[in-house]
Amino acid sequence: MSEDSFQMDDGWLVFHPDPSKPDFPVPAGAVDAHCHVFGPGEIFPYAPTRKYTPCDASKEKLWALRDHLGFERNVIVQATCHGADNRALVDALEDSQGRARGVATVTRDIRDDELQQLHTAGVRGVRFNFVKRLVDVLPRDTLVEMAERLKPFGWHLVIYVESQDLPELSDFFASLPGTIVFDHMARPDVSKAVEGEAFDLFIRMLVENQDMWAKVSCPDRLSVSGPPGYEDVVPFAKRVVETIPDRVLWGTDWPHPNLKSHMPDDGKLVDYIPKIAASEELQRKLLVDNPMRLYWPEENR
Ligand code: 0GY
Repeated sequence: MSEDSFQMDDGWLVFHPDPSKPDFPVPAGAVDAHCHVFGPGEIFPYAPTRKYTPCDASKEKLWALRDHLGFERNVIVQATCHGADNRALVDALEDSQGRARGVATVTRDIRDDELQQLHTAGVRGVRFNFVKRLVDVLPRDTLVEMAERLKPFGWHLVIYVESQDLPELSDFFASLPGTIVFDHMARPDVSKAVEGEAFDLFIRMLVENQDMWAKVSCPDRLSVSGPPGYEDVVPFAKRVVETIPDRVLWGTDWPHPNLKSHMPDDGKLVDYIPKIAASEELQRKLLVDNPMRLYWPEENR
């Protein structure tokens, strides 16, 4: 990939201009199941309520990264910087020739015909952000209401929450109908024990609730030891992959919004996959079978 118009904004890092080619060859049909498109801001303005301004990250650059890393498909996730304005997401889905599906953010005043339009564009889930630094109001009531309304569409819920908030929210999440996907393993504190009380709670939730899934993504956000290996995150992700191999997803998180510490090399992130999914079978489930079942069920794997 070559660098052209990367623009820096206030202190947040822009995505890696020239990610390495991964050593790990992802299996045929692999899906990058957590990534974003942002802007361009002049066409798809960022939300006034946003807590950070990302760099513009176009669909064209996402497709180029997909091809460079060896993936075939993307799941594009709406981030808080675009609020509930899903136009950039829909624009990318419509451009993808069926190779991308989406997770939107909606407010409770959305009409059913608007949900249907999102479905036609390729949206298959709605994201609810419980990370307090990213939202002004926790979307608890909206989540309850929307979980019912989304049932006829067959969509799932995606929840972004931090591990310290799980003890008070876990029963609430367990009471919701349908499939729930937790972003980034609900952000464990990886300085704590992988077999410790906090992570045990998350694992227990996943085991007891067969409709709960987890993304084993974003070691770069969770690591204290840092790149390139993100070694301290490996045991956490490995434990999730080995406990619920049929309900895990992986994604690059490109363009890695809202990061100030370092910008990951996406090629190196792909090389992290075999450390957390050691066998070919686990890798195929994580990268192909599971995301295909959730996002392209009509292809019937
Ligand atoms: C991510 C992580 C972050 C941001 C968002 O919606 C968002 O703004 O998800 C974060 O700041 O941890 O998955 O992109």
